[in-house]
Amino acid sequence: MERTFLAIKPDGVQRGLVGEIVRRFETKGFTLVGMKFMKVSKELAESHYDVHKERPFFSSLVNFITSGPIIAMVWEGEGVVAAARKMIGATNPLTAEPGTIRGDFGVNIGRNLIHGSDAIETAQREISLWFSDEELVTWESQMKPWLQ
Ligand code: FUP
Repeated sequence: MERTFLAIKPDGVQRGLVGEIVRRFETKGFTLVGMKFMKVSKELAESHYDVHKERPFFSSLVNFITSGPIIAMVWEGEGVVAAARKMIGATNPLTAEPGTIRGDFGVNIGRNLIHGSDAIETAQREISLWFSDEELVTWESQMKPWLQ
């Protein structure tokens, strides 16, 4: 089953948007398979944003993502990578469509609340960068007794 890596950035945590953001993915019908509330090391931040290391905003991006605790998550479901990107909205919250997370809650490109993997291969890389296998749940149908 397809999986994606999502992270609620320090601004999303500090603005009290964790519940709202998690709710959107839950009620959409995706399945949570991993979640942790954590401080991000400089090494992890640099590795996560490696693709941007030559960009002028790289150091401010790393400073921002390490500036406070974040929520790292893995979500599962058919088409979850592209669907989560759609639910998150455009990189710049000012141009992100209303109805998306960034469109509804953000104004600043550097403070855009949430990260989501941009492709299936990126998701695989990011999931293994942020989570060990033991931290992820493999759901079996008999593991949801409260739904039966
Ligand atoms: P996204 O995939 O929408 O999260 O955006 P990118 O991977 O292109 O960029 C990663 C992060 O870099 C963004 F979340 C915000 C930051 N960024 C800037 O600060 N300035 C820019 O011009 C582009 C991105």
